[in-house]
Amino acid sequence: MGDPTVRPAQSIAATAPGSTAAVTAPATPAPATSIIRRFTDLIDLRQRSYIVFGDPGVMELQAPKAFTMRGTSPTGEAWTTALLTSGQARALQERGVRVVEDIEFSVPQPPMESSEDFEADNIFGRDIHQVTQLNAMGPAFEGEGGLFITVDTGVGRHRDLPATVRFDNVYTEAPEDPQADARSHGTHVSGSAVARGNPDTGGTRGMAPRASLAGVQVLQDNGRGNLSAILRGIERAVEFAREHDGFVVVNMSLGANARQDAANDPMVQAIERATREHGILFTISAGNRGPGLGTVGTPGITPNAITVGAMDHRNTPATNDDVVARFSSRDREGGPKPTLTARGVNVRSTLPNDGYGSMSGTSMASPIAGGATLALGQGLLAMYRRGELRVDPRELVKTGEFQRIVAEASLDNPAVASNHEGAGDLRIMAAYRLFVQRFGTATTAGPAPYVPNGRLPQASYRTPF
Ligand SMILES: [Ca+2]
Ligand SMILES: [Ca+2]
Repeated sequence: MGDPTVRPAQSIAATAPGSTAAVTAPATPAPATSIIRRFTDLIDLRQRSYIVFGDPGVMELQAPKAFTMRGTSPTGEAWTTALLTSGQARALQERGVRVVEDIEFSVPQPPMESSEDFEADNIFGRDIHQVTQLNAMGPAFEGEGGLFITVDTGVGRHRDLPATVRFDNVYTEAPEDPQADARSHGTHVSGSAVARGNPDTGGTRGMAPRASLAGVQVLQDNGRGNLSAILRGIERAVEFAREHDGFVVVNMSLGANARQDAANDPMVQAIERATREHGILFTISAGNRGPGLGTVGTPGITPNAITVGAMDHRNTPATNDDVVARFSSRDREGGPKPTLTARGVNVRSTLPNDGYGSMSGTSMASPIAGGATLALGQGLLAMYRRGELRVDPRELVKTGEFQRIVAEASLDNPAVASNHEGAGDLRIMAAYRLFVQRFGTATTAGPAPYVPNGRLPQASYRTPF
């Protein structure tokens, strides 16, 4: 942490922009290069939000800031936000303090709202990913006992959604209404995963319709939030997950341009740690910055998360006309992301206050993969508890094996490179079969015979998923 005789407080005390106190000389003589830099810093006294990790001495240097976010990093270090000039941030870095810019995240832009309700397209929505078959194997395979956590703009009220079992808003101690979502984004995301409406009466049904729902609001009503807010939100999601006894999926349909590689990215580190230590599965939108290469942002670059690109099924059940949506972010050539794709064009789901609407985006694809993997993971957990599986699926999540099997089972289009479509389009029943092949015991029952359109009444297929 540098020379212990130098109190960083004296040299980097943040003050209002324009104040010369911001460049007070350090207690020890500064080398010439440092003086030149400080002179340069006089030109740029604009303050930006940074996250300062560790050093309790630094923690006392709170810049006057309307809103300060604090938390604990994956390595157990305390962190806090502070308003600093770039020179002040560098001065801290030179003392060995970890300082990262508190960059802004948003729902992938633009979240595209469809002008029409693509009812015909949605007829086959569930069967595209085989989730009807999976759900038909029993309540656990519909997510019963599992928990889906939406880290997003909030979760609005909807008759098809369960009330959130836990909710937190990182911007306020006591949210006025914990079931509010002015942006609608988090409500739409939640419905794709866990809506339990009755399709016969116009409701909508998600991939894991018996799962519980929790929410953490990390994006403000304008759809934006800083790194610090999202780090805090991940910490809260981990707390919720640890209080829960079942399989847990955290969905993050948000992103920003990655400023550093995955190994040094604080958000990636937080997600990797939650995965490795607690067996929490993260599904993350790849981003809507395609079709250019190298457009997958953070936290989509997280190695052990399932990063989801958007497939356009072209309003037909046939797969040979499917294309990766133009907007879906691609990795650089040979890069590892996205992990797979899921339905991301014209997805009908829940909107606040009992509304419905179709949207397109990787934000919509991510919770489809998240809800389906929750139903699969919870079903496998029930099998494990009955002695029908040799391993707890959450242990497989910790090592990334669960994520790799789900990817391996996806429908690969050999003509499309993996930096565009990942391993291919989600096939959750195929993933189930791989798990049973590899980890089943002698008492494992085979999958229920497949009945076309599952056990849902035919009429329900007028309702989109
Ligand atoms: Ca198609
Ligand atoms: Ca391919």
